[in-house]
Amino acid sequence: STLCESESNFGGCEKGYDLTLTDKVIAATGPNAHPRLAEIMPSLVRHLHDFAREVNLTVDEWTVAIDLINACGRMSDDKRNETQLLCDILGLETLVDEITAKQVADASATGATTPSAILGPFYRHDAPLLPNGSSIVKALDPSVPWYETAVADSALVTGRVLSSASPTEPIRNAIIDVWHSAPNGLYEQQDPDQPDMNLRGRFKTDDEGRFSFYCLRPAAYPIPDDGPAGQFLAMLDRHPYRPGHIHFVVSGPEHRTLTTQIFDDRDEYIQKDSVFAVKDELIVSFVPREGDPNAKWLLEYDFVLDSI
Ligand code: MBD
Ligand code: FE
Repeated sequence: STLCESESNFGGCEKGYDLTLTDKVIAATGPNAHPRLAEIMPSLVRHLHDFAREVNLTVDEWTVAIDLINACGRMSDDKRNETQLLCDILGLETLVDEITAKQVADASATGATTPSAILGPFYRHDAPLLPNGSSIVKALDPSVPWYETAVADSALVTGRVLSSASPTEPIRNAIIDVWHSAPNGLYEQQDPDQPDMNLRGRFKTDDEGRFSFYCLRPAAYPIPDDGPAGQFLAMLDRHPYRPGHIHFVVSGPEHRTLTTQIFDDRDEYIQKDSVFAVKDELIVSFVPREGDPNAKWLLEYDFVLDSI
């Protein structure tokens, strides 16, 4: 056995105490370790070890978990992030979003901002910059199988980007980066039948902080079940659905970039999101739009960014 040699009290270790495996792993971190790692690793190691002991984790079970994580990594590339998806179904991306949002709110000297929500695995950095009033629905012609739905759900989304420092003050030249899935439940990069960058775009606010674009009312959508994260969900006897949602990354000069989603209040999955991202303040109501051949629905929504 290894006895603790110092008076220091890492992981419950006291001088003369017989070090457990957990203590030894914690104590192995050297004095020149990365400071944040030195701070957090004792907790991570303790929780990991306690978990394994608590459930009597066997080598075979641990091997299955390693295979799952490896399979997620192998499937991930710049168009799909399966490891992130695995975290999402465990609520981890929502948890770190909550923790980060709380830190930001505590540090902010200004008023309320639009709540954040998770980025998710389908963001693409290079969506086309489009003029306000244009459509992110590409190639909407009667040959697409979901044409009828797309017409019935055609929507105009418009609003302003405002500053928390002075919510009456518009932010000009803010960028709204938007993306959502098609009525067949697939993001463009998951679906060979959709044109590149379908249902994605970036819009820049005008002098009044306004943006506008045409899109579709979002439909409930199953997170992909063709990979290890989906298989894991099935093993848990969990449904894979997310309520219809539209993703946004909103950025503006001298403001903190906001990653968020809005959720359509018509959706039956709004209270049972498979990745736990819904917040009440982000639930929206589309209203019928009259006299616009391009949109049956209207959503007016303002984003308030934290001034920094
Ligand atoms: C999605 O479309 C999504 O937005 C998130 C957060 C996770 C999985 C699929
Ligand atoms: Fe999504």
